[in-house]
Amino acid sequence: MANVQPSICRLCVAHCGVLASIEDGRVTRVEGDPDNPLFRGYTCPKGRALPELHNHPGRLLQSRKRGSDGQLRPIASEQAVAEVAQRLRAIIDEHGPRAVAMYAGTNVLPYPTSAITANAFMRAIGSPMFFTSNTIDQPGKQIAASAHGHWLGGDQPFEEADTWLLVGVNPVISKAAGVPGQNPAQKLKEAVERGMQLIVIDPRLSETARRAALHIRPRPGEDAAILAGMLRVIFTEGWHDAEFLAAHASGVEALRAAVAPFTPEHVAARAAIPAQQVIDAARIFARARKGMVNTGTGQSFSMHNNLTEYLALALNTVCGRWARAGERANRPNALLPAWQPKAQAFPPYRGWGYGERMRVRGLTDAACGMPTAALAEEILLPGEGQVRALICVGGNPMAAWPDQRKTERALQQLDLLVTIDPEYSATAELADYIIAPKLQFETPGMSQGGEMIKFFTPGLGFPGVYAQYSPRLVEPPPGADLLEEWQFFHGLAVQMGLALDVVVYFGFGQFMESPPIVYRLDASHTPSTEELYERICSRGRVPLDEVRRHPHGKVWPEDVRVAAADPDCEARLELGNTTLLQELAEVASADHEARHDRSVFPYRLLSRRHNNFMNSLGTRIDKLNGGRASNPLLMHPEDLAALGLREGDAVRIESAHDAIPAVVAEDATLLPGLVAMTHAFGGRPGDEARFRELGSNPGRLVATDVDYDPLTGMPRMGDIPVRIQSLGA
Ligand SMILES: Nc1nc2c(c(=O)[nH]1)N[C@H]1C(S)=C(S)[C@@H](COP(=O)(O)OP(=O)(O)OC[C@H]3O[C@@H](n4cnc5c(=O)[nH]c(N)nc54)[C@H](O)[C@@H]3O)O[C@H]1N2
Ligand SMILES: Nc1nc2c(c(=O)[nH]1)N[C@H]1C(S)=C(S)[C@@H](COP(=O)(O)OP(=O)(O)OC[C@H]3O[C@@H](n4cnc5c(=O)[nH]c(N)nc54)[C@H](O)[C@@H]3O)O[C@H]1N2
Ligand code: SF4
Ligand SMILES: [Mo]
Repeated sequence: MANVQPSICRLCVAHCGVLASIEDGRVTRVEGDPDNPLFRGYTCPKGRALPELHNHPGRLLQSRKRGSDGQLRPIASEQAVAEVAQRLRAIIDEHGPRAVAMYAGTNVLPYPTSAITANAFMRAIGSPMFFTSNTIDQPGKQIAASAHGHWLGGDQPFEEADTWLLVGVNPVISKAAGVPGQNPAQKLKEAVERGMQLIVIDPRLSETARRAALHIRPRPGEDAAILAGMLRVIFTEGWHDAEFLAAHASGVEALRAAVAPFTPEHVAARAAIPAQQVIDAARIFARARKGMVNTGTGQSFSMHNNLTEYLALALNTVCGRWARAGERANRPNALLPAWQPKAQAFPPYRGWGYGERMRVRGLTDAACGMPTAALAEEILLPGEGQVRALICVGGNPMAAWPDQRKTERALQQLDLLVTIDPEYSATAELADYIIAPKLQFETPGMSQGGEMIKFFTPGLGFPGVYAQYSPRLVEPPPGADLLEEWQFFHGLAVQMGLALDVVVYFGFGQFMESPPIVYRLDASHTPSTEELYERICSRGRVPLDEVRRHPHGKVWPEDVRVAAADPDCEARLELGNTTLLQELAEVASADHEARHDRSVFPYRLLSRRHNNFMNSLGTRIDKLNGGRASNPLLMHPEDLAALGLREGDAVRIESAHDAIPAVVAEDATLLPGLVAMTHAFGGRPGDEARFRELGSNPGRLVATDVDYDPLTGMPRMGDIPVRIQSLGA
């Protein structure tokens, strides 16, 4: 008989409440938990494949070390920690701390102590070279927030909204911002049934766009122009919230002037959409009572991410779409420190061009973090300060970084590459040490991370005072020698004679809801993970002990209201940031027809997410990939026919930068001329012949140093001009 325990799937920001069946000390089944008050039985295929992820025959149960013959062999975890510490010490002694870089990817999310301990380790050795996947995702979110400021009352609830605008985001699949992540398909259906007018800007008829009252299908890369066009209509028609703007915003006239060139006709010509759609979108959005704008990776990969994010915040502000005094706070904290939302602005702050400088392309640290897309170049550039060691935690540069060939050259050139990964990922295959970690159900879990994600952008996090805690459900498999991520960094610090000052921030950029929690980890004490969670949650609104009493999760009835502004508050949201409005002027005058020219590269390649994979996670699990790790190039039936292609045929996709082979499949949700692919598949350069078995890596087609954002280093990872050539059946 299976022992069924409530727990949490921590694979994505949704953090669904699940039921895990345990037999003979192994998790054998995961399904939705009908008794979870927020998720009510909802899960997705990734969560249901957690048993396969835990029990996968390819899972590493011991760490690995590369021998002098190039072979990776098991090594005791304690020995691996000691050796890595010794090698880091030698590199730092010879080249200084900047020679050591860290990359934290998406799989730090399931482990609340992972990224913060990794970051503390970097501060302890004195290296500023801490990178995350954020700067190859939507770094414009923090850039725009720094320029605009934050609204301390928080966002508006989706449940009460009569409109919503989604730009290049597909939350039904991705659980990303906008539609609440607790069964987004259902939440969206209910909203539309009660009359919500959903507006979606997406060239593809996405799973989310199917529900739209207005679906705008532009040429990719014109999102900033469309939002500017909407703002122009709103100002011209007088649909803006003049009262809110007078009380809480500055720069209104500068914004009004900056959007003036974006007439509906101008936007229509650039984006290849009917001019009337710009007017309709503005009317639906601005004439509604409540509803916000959320954006995703579609717009950020197509360039002008900072600007598009800024205009999205501007639309919210111009229409007064922030929670007001007396209203129910939409995302009151539970495991985060109790915090009083207030109907006032937190002013803009410096968001870019400060801190550590890269030696390449003049890029610097910023509110979004260091520019990950420039790290490979930094590793390859000889000279003072060159990066010689890289530690990866929960990330997979070889699958996810743009320009895979350059990434491979960089990783191969390192003196030391360490990755903490449960499998032989494409990155692990190049590593000197692979540290084998525990997986979710072998560690305690809690919902604080799912709550914390609200700092990343409006439209994420839990609606309501919700929290859940899960104890460890199983021991690691017999004979395993595994470390939790924080244990690895603590071990390194002890070996190197360092103390770690772990800092938990409650905000992003310079905006903090409350002072950070700081705790010291050193040789004097080896805590348990449970003890660390106590510290991280020590100022929580709901005590962790109380959360533990509700193993299926609980929504506390507390009614947190938005307070009135402080009487002496003079802070304002800024709509006239000169850098970003200058970028808008450049967009207005740029030769947009050149951008959309199809004479050399007739197709544009978009990225899109698949419900069964979380970036590279799951791509090798049979239950999720149907027995073959393939990510076909999706094409419109007309385009297939024009090239004489049939589903399953092979093609060569060529960009100005590189080329990859792929299998084609039909997808009528695309517009002709647009092709799409899910990322993070494929082997390494040289594995091309095995594309039918391994899939293809679209990141190979991306150049990091041609079209990129000068503030964040974010390259053009979508709307990639490509040629497609048949390779036959
Ligand atoms: N072409 C293209 N490139 C992209 C994107 C795209 O859409 N198209 N998307 C971009 C975006 S938005 C992002 S966020 C990045 C993602 O970039 P990354 O975060 O670097 O990539 P992932 O594939 O998510 O890497 C996750 C790694 O964690 C490992 N892992 C799995 N479980 C665990 C665990 O429990 N513990 C630890 N320590 N490791 C674990 C996996 O095996 C895998 O190697 O990629 C970016 N790159
Ligand atoms: N199932 C699943 N969920 C995930 C992930 C996953 O890999 N799988 N990854 C997680 C991560 S790391 C992230 S960052 C989020 C991302 O979540 P999302 O941003 O929602 O990513 P996608 O689902 O790829 O949706 C992007 C949409 O943008 C559209 N698009 C492409 N180009 C353009 C353009 O120029 N303009 C506009 N307006 N639209 C465009 C695409 O057609 C697509 O429908 O998802 C997270 N959740
Ligand atoms: S939606 Fe996210 S948290 Fe929920 S089951 Fe799927 S992967 Fe797990
Ligand atoms: Mo991402």
